[in-house]
Amino acid sequence: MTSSAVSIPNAVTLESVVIAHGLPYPRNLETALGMEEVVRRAGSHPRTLGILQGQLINGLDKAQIEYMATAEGVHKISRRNLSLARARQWDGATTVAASLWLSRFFGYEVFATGGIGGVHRGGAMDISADLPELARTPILTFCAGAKSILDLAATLEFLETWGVPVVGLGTDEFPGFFYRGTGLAVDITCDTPEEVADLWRIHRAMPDPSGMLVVVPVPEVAELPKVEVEEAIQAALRAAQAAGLRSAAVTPFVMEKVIEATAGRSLHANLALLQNNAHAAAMCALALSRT
Ligand code: PSU
Ligand code: MN
Repeated sequence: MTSSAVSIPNAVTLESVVIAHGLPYPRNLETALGMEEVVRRAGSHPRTLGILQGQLINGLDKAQIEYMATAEGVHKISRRNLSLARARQWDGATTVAASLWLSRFFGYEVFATGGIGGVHRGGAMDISADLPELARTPILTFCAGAKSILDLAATLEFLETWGVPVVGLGTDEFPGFFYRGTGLAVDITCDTPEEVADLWRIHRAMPDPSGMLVVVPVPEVAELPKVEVEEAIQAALRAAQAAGLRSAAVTPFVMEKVIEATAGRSLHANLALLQNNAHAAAMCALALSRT
C-alpha cells in the first residue's frame, strides 16, 4: 500500500466525507482548506485522508482536496468497504470509521471531525461503524458531538459499553452539534487541550487502549436554538422516510433539509464547529509532541 507523505507526530488527521458528501460546493472546499489552515496556524500539520483510484492517501494535497470537493461518483468509504475501494480502484471519501483506521495505519493519533456517526433513532439497528472503530482504535477524536439526527443517549450507551471515555472540553454536557447542551453528562471535563493531552498520555499507556472521544461545543456565536433544530430534523426525517431512503443515504438528505429549514444558519454553525474542533485538536497534538 502506498502513501504520499511520511507520518509525523505533531499532526491532525481530518476526514473527507464532510468534503465529498457532507457540505455543498463551494463551502465544502472552503471548509476543507480552512480546517487545514487552522491546524497549520496553530503550529501543527494537517493530513486530510482519502482514497484516490484505490490508493490510500496520507494527506491529500490541495488539488486532490479540490477533486474530492467537485468530482462525481466519489464513494463514501467506511470500515466495511475500505478493501473494496482498493480492489475496485475507487475514489473514496473516508468517514470517521475509515479515517480512524487510516490514522492508525499511517501512525497518527489525533483526529478532528464535525460530528461522529452513532445510533440512529427508531430502533432499526442502524448503528454507525464509527462507534466500534472508536472502541478498537487508539486515536484521540475531536468532535462537536454526534450528528444531531441520532439518538444521543443510545450513542453514549454504546460508547460506555465498548469502553470509550467521553471527555468534555470546557463542558460537562455532551453537546448537540448545532447547539451546546443536551443535558447528557460526559465522563470527565478538561478545561484546555493541554489537559486533554495529559489525559491521553495516561490512557494510551494502558494495555490495549481504546480510542477516546473529546467533545467540543459549537462556538456560542454560531449556536442555533435547540427547538428550531429539533423541529427541522423531525420534519426532514419524516420526509426521508416518505422518500424511502435508508442507511447511508439518510444523513446527506437530512442535513440538506436542515440547511434549508434554518435558512443556512445550520451550515454556518457546521463550518464554525469544524474549525473550532480542528483548532482544539491542533493545540492538543502540539502539546503531545512536546513530551
Ligand atoms: N456529521 C455530519 N455530516 C456527515 C457526517 C457526520 O454532520 O456527513 C459523516 C461523517 O463522516 C461520519 C459519517 O463518519 O457521516 C457517518 O456515517 P454513517 O452513519 O453512515 O456511518
Ligand atoms: Mn448507518
